[in-house]
Amino acid sequence: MISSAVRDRGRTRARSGRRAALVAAVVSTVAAGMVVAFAGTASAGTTLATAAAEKGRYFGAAVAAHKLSDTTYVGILNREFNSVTPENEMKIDATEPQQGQFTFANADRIVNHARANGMAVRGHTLAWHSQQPSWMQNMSGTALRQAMLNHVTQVATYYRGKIHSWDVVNEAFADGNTGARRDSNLQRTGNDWIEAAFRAARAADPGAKLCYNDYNTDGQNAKSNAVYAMVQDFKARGVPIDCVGFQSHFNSASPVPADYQANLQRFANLGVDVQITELDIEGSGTAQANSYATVVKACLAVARCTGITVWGIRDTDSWRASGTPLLFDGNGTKKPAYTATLDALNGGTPVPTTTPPPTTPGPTTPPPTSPPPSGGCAASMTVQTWTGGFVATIRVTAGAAGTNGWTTSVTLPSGATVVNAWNSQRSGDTGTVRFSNVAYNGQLAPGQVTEFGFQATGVPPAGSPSCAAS
Ligand code: G2I
Repeated sequence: MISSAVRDRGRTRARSGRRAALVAAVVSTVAAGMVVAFAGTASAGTTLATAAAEKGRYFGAAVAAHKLSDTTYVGILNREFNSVTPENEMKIDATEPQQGQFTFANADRIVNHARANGMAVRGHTLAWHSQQPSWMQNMSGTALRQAMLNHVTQVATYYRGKIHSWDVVNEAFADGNTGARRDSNLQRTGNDWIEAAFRAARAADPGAKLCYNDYNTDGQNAKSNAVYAMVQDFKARGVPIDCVGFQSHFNSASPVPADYQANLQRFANLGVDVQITELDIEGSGTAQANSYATVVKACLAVARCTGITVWGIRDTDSWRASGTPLLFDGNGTKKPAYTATLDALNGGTPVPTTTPPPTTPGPTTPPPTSPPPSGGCAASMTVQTWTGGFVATIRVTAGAAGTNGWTTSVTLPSGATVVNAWNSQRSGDTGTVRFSNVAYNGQLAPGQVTEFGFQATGVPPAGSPSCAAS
C-alpha cells in the first residue's frame, strides 16, 4: 500500500531512518489501540522487518546483550528486524539480583541498541516462577507479594515509555489437562497475584501493552482454555490486560497445531491483541520452511496479531541450538525457513474477504488526472464496498509547495465506523475522522502522491476527503 514514489524515496534514505519510520508507524498505530490490517496489493518487502511493516506488523528477535559485539549477529539484526526482546537481561534475576538493588546495564545495552536503530522493544518478563534470584526464591506470603509488586513497579517505571509490550506475567499455568495454575511461590501468595502484577504494571507504564505470555497454549487445549478463561475474566472485571503472547516453540513432538490460527483468533475476539513471542521450530529444509510459513500466514490472517518475534537469530544463538530452529544458520546464511517466512509476509492478503462484483458502482471519486493543486494538498478517494462495509484508499497529492505533513478529513455517514487504518495516524472512528501522515509519508515533493487507507463498517461517504498540508 506504500506508493512507489514513497518506496523509491525510502530506498534513498538511511536504512535506520526508514526502519524507525516503519516501526514508529507500526508501533504507534498499535499503541493507539487500533487494529491494523492491510488490504489490497502490498509491495514486496525485501527484509523481514519491511515486509512485516507493510502488513502493519513488527518482526522481532530475541537478543542477547553479550552478542552485540558480534558483527555478523548485529548485521543481521539491524538488517532484518524492527523489534527486539532481551532474551534474559530483563528477567528478575538479571534486574534485581539483590533485593532492592536493580541492575539494568545489560538490558540497557539492548534497549539502547534498539532505540539507536529504530527498533521497538518487547519487555520480558516482570513476574515469573523461574529465573528468580535466590533472595526471591526463598520468600513467601505477603513479603513475596510485596517484593514482586515492587519489582514490577521499579522495572516498568525505569523503562517507562521505551517498551511497546511487556510480558507482565510469564508461564503461570500448569501443563497437562488440569487447567490449573502452576504451583509456585508466587501462586501461593494468592490467586490474585497475576491481576495484581498487571495493575502494578499499568500504573508504572500506562503506555505499554500488557501481555500474558505462555507456551503450550498455541492450540486449543486445557491450558490455553484456562488462559482464555482468565483473559475473559480480566476483561469482564476491568483488569488491565492488552495482549496475549503465544511463545510458539515447536518441534516434531509439538508441531504447529492445526487450529493455531483459530486459537489466535478466539483470543483476539476477547478484545486483546495477540503476539507470537518466542517462535522457533526445530527441523530443517522444506518441512521447517512450511511450518514457518504456516505460522506467519496465521498471524497475518488475524487482524489483531500485531507481530512476530523469533527466539534468536542464528541456529547457534538458540537455547536449543542442536534443533537448528531459527531462520539463519550458524554462518548467518538465510535458510529455506527464512525465504518461506519472507514470502509469507509478502503474500498475505488479509481482510476484507468479501468484495463486490466488479460492476458495482461504488461512490467513487476518480484519482486526480489534473495537475497538482497550486498550494497545500489534494485528496481523492476510491472505495471497495461489500455488504456491511468498505475499504477506502485515499491518494494525497502535494501542491506546488510540497508538504512537511498532511491531514485529511473524511466525514462518514451515520452508522459507519472505521475499524482499521494503515499508512496514517487516525483520530476518531465515526463522524468526521481525521487521518494524518506517519513519519515516513509526511514529506512530499510538489506533485508527489502517497496513499493510505482504512476499512470501515457501514456505507462509504458520498463526499470527497479534504486535505490540509503543513
Ligand atoms: O526456554 C525457552 C524460553 C521459554 N519461555 C521463556 C523464555 O524466557 C525462555 O528463554 C530461555 C532463554 O532462551 C535461555 O537463554 O530462558 C532460559 C532460562 O531463563 C535461558 O537460559 C538461561 C540459562 O538457564 C542460564 O543458565 C544462563 O545463564 O540462559 C542464561 C544466559 O545464557
